[in-house]
Amino acid sequence: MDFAAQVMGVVNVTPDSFSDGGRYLDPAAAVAHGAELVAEGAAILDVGGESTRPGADPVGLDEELRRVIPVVEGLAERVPGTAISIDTTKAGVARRAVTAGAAVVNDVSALRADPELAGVVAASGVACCLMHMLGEPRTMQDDPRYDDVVSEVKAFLEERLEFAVGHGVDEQAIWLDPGIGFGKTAEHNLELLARLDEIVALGRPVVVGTSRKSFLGRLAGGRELGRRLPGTIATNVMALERGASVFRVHDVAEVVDALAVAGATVAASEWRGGRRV
Ligand code: HH2
Repeated sequence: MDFAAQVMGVVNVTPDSFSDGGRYLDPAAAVAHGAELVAEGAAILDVGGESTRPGADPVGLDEELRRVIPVVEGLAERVPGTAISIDTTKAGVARRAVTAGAAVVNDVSALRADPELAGVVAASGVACCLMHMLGEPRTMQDDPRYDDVVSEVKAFLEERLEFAVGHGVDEQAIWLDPGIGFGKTAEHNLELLARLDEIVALGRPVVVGTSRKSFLGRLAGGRELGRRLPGTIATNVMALERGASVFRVHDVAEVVDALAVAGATVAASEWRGGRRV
Protein backbone atom coordinates (compact mmCIF):
# COMPACT_ATOMS: atom_id res chain seq x y z
CA MET A 1 0.00 0.00 0.00
CA ASP A 2 1.25 3.47 -0.82
CA PHE A 3 1.19 5.95 2.04
CA ALA A 4 2.56 8.93 0.13
CA ALA A 5 0.33 11.34 2.02
CA GLN A 6 0.12 14.92 0.84
CA VAL A 7 -0.79 17.70 3.19
CA MET A 8 -2.92 20.53 1.77
CA GLY A 9 -2.48 23.73 3.77
CA VAL A 10 -5.48 26.06 4.02
CA VAL A 11 -5.10 29.71 2.95
CA ASN A 12 -8.45 31.42 3.52
CA VAL A 13 -8.71 34.93 2.08
CA THR A 14 -12.08 35.65 3.69
CA PRO A 15 -13.43 37.85 6.46
CA ASP A 16 -15.70 35.09 7.79
CA SER A 17 -14.09 31.62 7.61
CA PHE A 18 -14.95 29.67 10.71
CA SER A 19 -11.46 29.27 12.11
CA ASP A 20 -9.24 31.94 10.55
CA GLY A 21 -11.63 34.49 9.01
CA GLY A 22 -10.10 37.95 8.58
CA ARG A 23 -6.52 36.93 9.37
CA TYR A 24 -5.21 36.81 5.79
CA LEU A 25 -7.40 39.26 3.90
CA ASP A 26 -4.37 41.28 2.89
CA PRO A 27 -2.79 39.46 -0.11
CA ALA A 28 0.74 39.91 1.25
CA ALA A 29 -0.29 38.33 4.57
CA ALA A 30 -1.99 35.44 2.77
CA VAL A 31 1.07 34.81 0.57
CA ALA A 32 3.39 34.94 3.59
CA HIS A 33 1.13 32.51 5.44
CA GLY A 34 1.10 30.13 2.45
CA ALA A 35 4.89 30.23 2.20
CA GLU A 36 5.09 29.42 5.91
CA LEU A 37 2.79 26.40 5.43
CA VAL A 38 5.02 25.18 2.59
CA ALA A 39 8.08 25.51 4.84
CA GLU A 40 6.18 23.39 7.36
CA GLY A 41 5.66 20.64 4.79
CA ALA A 42 2.51 21.41 2.78
CA ALA A 43 2.70 19.97 -0.76
CA ILE A 44 -0.49 21.75 -1.81
CA LEU A 45 -1.98 25.12 -0.81
CA ASP A 46 -5.76 25.55 -0.99
CA VAL A 47 -6.67 29.20 -1.57
CA GLY A 48 -10.30 30.11 -0.84
CA GLY A 49 -12.19 33.40 -1.11
CA GLU A 50 -15.67 32.26 -0.04
CA SER A 51 -16.47 30.73 3.33
CA THR A 52 -18.53 27.54 3.28
CA ARG A 53 -19.15 27.45 7.02
CA PRO A 54 -22.74 26.67 8.02
CA GLY A 55 -24.81 29.84 7.56
CA ALA A 56 -22.23 31.66 5.41
CA ASP A 57 -23.50 34.13 2.83
CA PRO A 58 -22.51 33.67 -0.83
CA VAL A 59 -19.82 35.95 -2.31
CA GLY A 60 -20.12 37.57 -5.77
CA LEU A 61 -17.72 36.80 -8.63
CA ASP A 62 -15.91 40.16 -8.60
CA GLU A 63 -15.32 40.12 -4.87
CA GLU A 64 -14.06 36.53 -4.92
CA LEU A 65 -11.69 37.34 -7.80
CA ARG A 66 -10.44 40.41 -5.95
CA ARG A 67 -9.64 38.28 -2.90
CA VAL A 68 -7.99 35.23 -4.43
CA ILE A 69 -6.27 36.12 -7.71
CA PRO A 70 -3.48 38.29 -6.21
CA VAL A 71 -2.84 35.51 -3.70
CA VAL A 72 -2.62 32.76 -6.35
CA GLU A 73 -0.30 34.99 -8.40
CA GLY A 74 1.83 35.78 -5.36
CA LEU A 75 2.11 32.14 -4.32
CA ALA A 76 2.94 30.97 -7.85
CA GLU A 77 5.92 33.33 -7.73
CA ARG A 78 6.91 32.73 -4.09
CA VAL A 79 6.56 28.91 -3.88
CA PRO A 80 6.88 27.75 -7.50
CA GLY A 81 7.24 24.03 -6.71
CA THR A 82 4.00 23.86 -4.73
CA ALA A 83 0.65 22.87 -6.23
CA ILE A 84 -1.83 25.68 -5.75
CA SER A 85 -5.47 24.68 -5.39
CA ILE A 86 -8.33 27.13 -5.85
CA ASP A 87 -11.27 26.44 -3.52
CA THR A 88 -14.18 27.76 -5.60
CA THR A 89 -17.49 26.76 -7.12
CA LYS A 90 -17.30 29.41 -9.87
CA ALA A 91 -16.00 28.86 -13.41
CA GLY A 92 -14.97 32.52 -13.64
CA VAL A 93 -12.75 32.23 -10.57
CA ALA A 94 -11.29 28.86 -11.61
CA ARG A 95 -10.43 30.15 -15.11
CA ARG A 96 -8.53 33.18 -13.80
CA ALA A 97 -6.88 31.17 -11.01
CA VAL A 98 -5.57 28.56 -13.47
CA THR A 99 -4.13 31.34 -15.65
CA ALA A 100 -2.49 32.74 -12.51
CA GLY A 101 -0.88 29.37 -11.73
CA ALA A 102 -3.41 27.12 -9.95
CA ALA A 103 -2.99 23.39 -10.65
CA VAL A 104 -6.05 22.10 -8.79
CA VAL A 105 -9.72 23.17 -8.67
CA ASN A 106 -11.32 22.24 -5.33
CA ASP A 107 -15.09 22.47 -5.82
CA VAL A 108 -17.22 21.78 -2.73
CA SER A 109 -20.26 21.55 -5.03
CA ALA A 110 -18.67 18.78 -7.15
CA LEU A 111 -19.37 20.62 -10.43
CA ARG A 112 -23.05 21.22 -9.59
CA ALA A 113 -23.05 24.95 -8.78
CA ASP A 114 -21.74 26.35 -12.05
CA PRO A 115 -22.56 24.57 -15.33
CA GLU A 116 -19.39 25.97 -16.92
CA LEU A 117 -16.88 24.73 -14.35
CA ALA A 118 -16.54 21.19 -15.74
CA GLY A 119 -15.58 22.68 -19.12
CA VAL A 120 -12.96 24.94 -17.52
CA VAL A 121 -11.38 21.99 -15.70
CA ALA A 122 -11.47 19.79 -18.82
CA ALA A 123 -9.96 22.47 -21.08
CA SER A 124 -7.19 23.43 -18.69
CA GLY A 125 -6.20 19.88 -17.73
CA VAL A 126 -5.82 20.70 -14.03
CA ALA A 127 -6.70 18.30 -11.20
CA CYS A 128 -10.15 18.57 -9.65
CA CYS A 129 -11.46 17.69 -6.20
CA LEU A 130 -15.14 16.68 -6.15
CA MET A 131 -16.67 16.95 -2.67
CA HIS A 132 -19.94 15.66 -1.25
CA MET A 133 -22.29 18.18 0.35
CA LEU A 134 -25.93 17.65 1.33
CA GLY A 135 -27.88 20.85 0.65
CA GLU A 136 -26.07 24.20 0.59
CA PRO A 137 -23.90 25.96 3.18
CA ARG A 138 -26.66 28.26 4.45
CA THR A 139 -28.88 25.39 5.57
CA MET A 140 -26.83 22.20 5.34
CA GLN A 141 -26.59 21.63 9.09
CA ASP A 142 -30.38 21.83 9.63
CA ASP A 143 -31.14 18.23 10.53
CA PRO A 144 -29.23 16.31 7.80
CA ARG A 145 -30.53 12.75 7.32
CA TYR A 146 -29.30 9.64 5.52
CA ASP A 147 -30.34 5.97 5.53
CA ASP A 148 -26.70 4.91 5.14
CA VAL A 149 -24.40 7.91 4.96
CA VAL A 150 -21.41 6.02 3.53
CA SER A 151 -23.32 4.31 0.71
CA GLU A 152 -25.09 7.55 -0.18
CA VAL A 153 -21.90 9.63 -0.21
CA LYS A 154 -20.15 6.93 -2.21
CA ALA A 155 -22.96 6.75 -4.80
CA PHE A 156 -22.94 10.55 -5.09
CA LEU A 157 -19.17 10.67 -5.66
CA GLU A 158 -19.39 7.87 -8.22
CA GLU A 159 -22.09 9.80 -10.09
CA ARG A 160 -20.09 13.07 -9.99
CA LEU A 161 -16.97 11.22 -11.18
CA GLU A 162 -18.94 9.91 -14.18
CA PHE A 163 -20.36 13.39 -14.80
CA ALA A 164 -16.88 14.95 -14.80
CA VAL A 165 -15.44 12.29 -17.10
CA GLY A 166 -18.49 12.67 -19.37
CA HIS A 167 -17.66 16.38 -19.63
CA GLY A 168 -14.09 15.71 -20.72
CA VAL A 169 -12.23 15.77 -17.39
CA ASP A 170 -9.38 13.24 -17.29
CA GLU A 171 -10.37 10.56 -14.74
CA GLN A 172 -6.76 10.39 -13.54
CA ALA A 173 -6.97 14.05 -12.52
CA ILE A 174 -9.99 13.60 -10.23
CA TRP A 175 -9.87 13.46 -6.42
CA LEU A 176 -12.85 12.62 -4.22
CA ASP A 177 -13.82 14.02 -0.82
CA PRO A 178 -16.62 12.81 1.51
CA GLY A 179 -17.16 16.41 2.71
CA ILE A 180 -16.74 16.10 6.47
CA GLY A 181 -19.14 18.56 8.13
CA PHE A 182 -21.03 19.46 4.96
CA GLY A 183 -24.61 18.45 5.76
CA LYS A 184 -23.55 15.89 8.35
CA THR A 185 -24.00 15.29 12.05
CA ALA A 186 -21.05 14.26 14.24
CA GLU A 187 -22.24 10.64 13.89
CA HIS A 188 -22.29 10.93 10.09
CA ASN A 189 -18.74 12.36 10.12
CA LEU A 190 -17.51 9.52 12.35
CA GLU A 191 -19.09 6.83 10.23
CA LEU A 192 -17.56 8.32 7.08
CA LEU A 193 -14.13 8.35 8.70
CA ALA A 194 -14.51 4.83 10.13
CA ARG A 195 -15.56 3.44 6.73
CA LEU A 196 -13.37 5.70 4.57
CA ASP A 197 -11.87 2.61 2.90
CA GLU A 198 -15.23 2.21 1.10
CA ILE A 199 -14.75 5.62 -0.52
CA VAL A 200 -11.07 4.84 -1.24
CA ALA A 201 -12.33 1.71 -3.07
CA LEU A 202 -13.66 4.01 -5.82
CA GLY A 203 -10.04 4.07 -6.98
CA ARG A 204 -9.34 7.79 -6.94
CA PRO A 205 -7.23 9.72 -4.39
CA VAL A 206 -9.38 10.65 -1.38
CA VAL A 207 -9.13 14.08 0.26
CA VAL A 208 -10.26 14.59 3.89
CA GLY A 209 -10.94 17.87 5.62
CA THR A 210 -11.59 17.55 9.35
CA SER A 211 -9.35 20.42 10.44
CA ARG A 212 -10.67 22.28 13.51
CA LYS A 213 -14.27 21.36 12.63
CA SER A 214 -16.86 21.71 15.36
CA PHE A 215 -17.63 17.98 15.83
CA LEU A 216 -14.02 17.53 17.04
CA GLY A 217 -14.60 20.12 19.72
CA ARG A 218 -17.84 18.48 20.79
CA LEU A 219 -16.38 14.96 20.95
CA ALA A 220 -13.54 16.14 23.17
CA GLY A 221 -15.90 17.64 25.74
CA GLY A 222 -16.56 21.07 24.24
CA ARG A 223 -13.26 22.41 22.90
CA GLU A 224 -13.04 25.88 21.38
CA LEU A 225 -11.35 26.41 18.01
CA GLY A 226 -7.89 26.83 19.45
CA ARG A 227 -8.05 23.42 21.16
CA ARG A 228 -9.08 21.20 18.26
CA LEU A 229 -5.61 20.23 17.00
CA PRO A 230 -5.53 16.90 18.90
CA GLY A 231 -8.86 15.92 17.32
CA THR A 232 -7.61 17.09 13.92
CA ILE A 233 -4.53 14.89 14.27
CA ALA A 234 -6.50 11.86 15.50
CA THR A 235 -8.93 11.98 12.57
CA ASN A 236 -6.21 12.56 9.96
CA VAL A 237 -4.16 9.64 11.28
CA MET A 238 -7.21 7.37 11.12
CA ALA A 239 -7.99 8.59 7.60
CA LEU A 240 -4.40 7.83 6.56
CA GLU A 241 -4.70 4.31 7.92
CA ARG A 242 -7.89 3.83 5.91
CA GLY A 243 -6.21 4.96 2.68
CA ALA A 244 -6.79 8.72 2.31
CA SER A 245 -4.20 10.57 0.21
CA VAL A 246 -4.69 14.31 0.75
CA PHE A 247 -5.14 15.92 4.18
CA ARG A 248 -6.60 19.44 4.18
CA VAL A 249 -5.49 21.20 7.37
CA HIS A 250 -4.76 24.59 8.93
CA ASP A 251 -2.02 23.30 11.29
CA VAL A 252 0.44 21.89 8.79
CA ALA A 253 3.61 21.29 10.85
CA GLU A 254 1.90 19.18 13.50
CA VAL A 255 -0.13 17.11 11.03
CA VAL A 256 2.92 16.48 8.80
CA ASP A 257 4.77 15.00 11.80
CA ALA A 258 1.79 12.94 12.91
CA LEU A 259 1.27 11.51 9.42
CA ALA A 260 4.99 10.71 9.02
CA VAL A 261 4.91 8.62 12.20
CA ALA A 262 1.53 7.05 11.46
CA GLY A 263 2.54 6.25 7.87
CA ALA A 264 5.78 4.60 9.02
CA THR A 265 3.87 2.57 11.60
CA VAL A 266 1.30 1.35 9.10
CA ALA A 267 4.10 0.45 6.67
CA ALA A 268 5.94 -1.48 9.44
CA SER A 269 2.79 -3.43 10.25
CA GLU A 270 2.77 -4.76 6.70
CA TRP A 271 6.32 -6.14 6.89
CA ARG A 272 7.48 -9.12 8.99
CA GLY A 273 11.07 -10.39 8.85
CA GLY A 274 11.81 -8.32 5.77
CA ARG A 275 8.74 -9.63 3.94
CA ARG A 276 5.40 -8.05 3.18
CA VAL A 277 2.59 -9.98 4.87
N1 HH2 B 1 -13.76 22.17 4.15
C1 HH2 B 1 -13.85 23.53 4.12
C2 HH2 B 1 -13.63 24.23 2.93
N2 HH2 B 1 -13.27 23.59 1.80
N3 HH2 B 1 -12.77 21.58 0.66
C3 HH2 B 1 -12.66 20.24 0.66
N4 HH2 B 1 -12.29 19.59 -0.46
N5 HH2 B 1 -12.90 19.50 1.80
C4 HH2 B 1 -13.28 20.10 2.97
O1 HH2 B 1 -13.52 19.37 3.98
C5 HH2 B 1 -13.39 21.52 3.00
C6 HH2 B 1 -13.14 22.24 1.81
C7 HH2 B 1 -14.20 24.27 5.37
O2 HH2 B 1 -13.08 24.68 6.07
P1 HH2 B 1 -12.44 26.16 6.05
O3 HH2 B 1 -11.91 26.49 4.70
O4 HH2 B 1 -11.44 26.27 7.11
O5 HH2 B 1 -13.62 27.12 6.45
P2 HH2 B 1 -14.53 28.10 5.63
O6 HH2 B 1 -15.32 27.29 4.66
O7 HH2 B 1 -15.38 28.76 6.69
O8 HH2 B 1 -13.65 29.08 4.90
